[in-house]
Amino acid sequence: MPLKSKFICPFCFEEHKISDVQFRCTNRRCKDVPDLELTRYENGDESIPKMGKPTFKAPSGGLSIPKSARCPECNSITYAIVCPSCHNKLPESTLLGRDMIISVVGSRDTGKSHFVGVIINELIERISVKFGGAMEGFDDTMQRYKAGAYQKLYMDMQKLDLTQSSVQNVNNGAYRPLIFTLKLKHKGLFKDKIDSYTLVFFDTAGEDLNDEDTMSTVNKYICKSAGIIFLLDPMQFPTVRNQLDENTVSRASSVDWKQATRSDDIMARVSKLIRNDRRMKSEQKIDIPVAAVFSKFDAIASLIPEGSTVLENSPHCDEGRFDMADWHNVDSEIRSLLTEWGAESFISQVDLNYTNYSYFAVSALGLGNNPKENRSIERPRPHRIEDPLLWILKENGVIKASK
Ligand SMILES: Nc1nc2c(ncn2[C@@H]2O[C@H](COP(=O)(O)OP(=O)(O)OP(=O)(O)O)[C@@H](O)[C@H]2O)c(=O)[nH]1
Ligand SMILES: [Mg+2]
Ligand SMILES: [Zn+2]
Ligand SMILES: [Zn+2]
Repeated sequence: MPLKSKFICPFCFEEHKISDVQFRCTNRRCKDVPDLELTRYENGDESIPKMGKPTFKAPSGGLSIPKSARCPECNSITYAIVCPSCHNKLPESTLLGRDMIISVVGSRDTGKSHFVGVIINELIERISVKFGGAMEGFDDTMQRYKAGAYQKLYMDMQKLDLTQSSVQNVNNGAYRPLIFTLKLKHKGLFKDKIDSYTLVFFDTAGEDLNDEDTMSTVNKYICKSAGIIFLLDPMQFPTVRNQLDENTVSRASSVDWKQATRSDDIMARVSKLIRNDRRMKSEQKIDIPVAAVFSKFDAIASLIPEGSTVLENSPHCDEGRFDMADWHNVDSEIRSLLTEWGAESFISQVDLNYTNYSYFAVSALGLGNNPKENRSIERPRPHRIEDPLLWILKENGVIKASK
């Protein structure tokens, strides 16, 4: 991997030159000082700032940065590198590997938190392994994940609550992204080499995507993402809802569909945000890969024609590469379902705004695992949850595709 000159902070999503990183003293005996950057990042009160060990710029060493630096206060050596704008500790892969921010967006109740909560466990236990790699959490990411979505879904076996707006809830999971390092082995000419990627998941509250002002401050990450996973709840289409019994629909939702924002509106807002950030004209298409994904596939599986590829298990992991024939079938099956369900306006929104997009369908909980009225579920056994992510990784050249 070539040395990078810039990086995106996985906490605050600001872009910086590598040479601008700072160090933080790690000597326990060094005196704490007010940390305004971290206070600001955590939306705290600047008049009663958070305290922390001193941060400082490393003595300049040209383009690359030294591995360690000496604290100007106590003279001890530190290896801890922090972001100059938010003072969060940066993972090594941020400095050496590729930044892969995956945005998961969609209106309220479309299944974003369940998607993220389940795909992380799958990535760690199955997907990364099948692709000859490993994924591990950075800093307190695993603790936060295990105490949050994992505890609820895999230990308590309960469905998750809707996510609260991060405007008021600084400490909720939607505010601090989940940060992982994905390591993949690539066959080199003479020996295998290992590439590392910083994989960042940000589980937005659908509520925060309703308003442009909130979006531009909270959702900077969308503009920097390597791919956007746009979730759609199929039961928000009247034609689908009318073919299912009421009980199935209500168990697969947490709010009444009438309260949900239209997916086309969210798509329009997200696209406008990216264009503003990149100073693009409104007729220019955005080149970030967009996976438009039907969630809660288990609830609508009965409506899918027998013999459809999307009913079969995902083949990519077993093949250890992205299966193009399977992808092509699923994409065209979902496109024709969307047309059948009267979602032409969504299709044209996607087409008008993006150069590279594809359609998928997933279930985070799995076939026959629609939550009970008392919110209980069986252990998640997802259906095709990896497809949209693997496609984004393929589009970014991270994994290979079958010919
Ligand atoms: N049957 C089924 N229901 C699901 C699945 N995923 C989510 N749901 C249902 O959809 C509801 C909303 O899911 P969430 O993941 O909380 O939705 P969200 O997009 O995070 O919503 P906000 O946080 O409000 O933006 C859940 O309470 C479940 O009832 C799934 O894979 N299958
Ligand atoms: Mg949520
Ligand atoms: Zn930062
Ligand atoms: Zn010190």
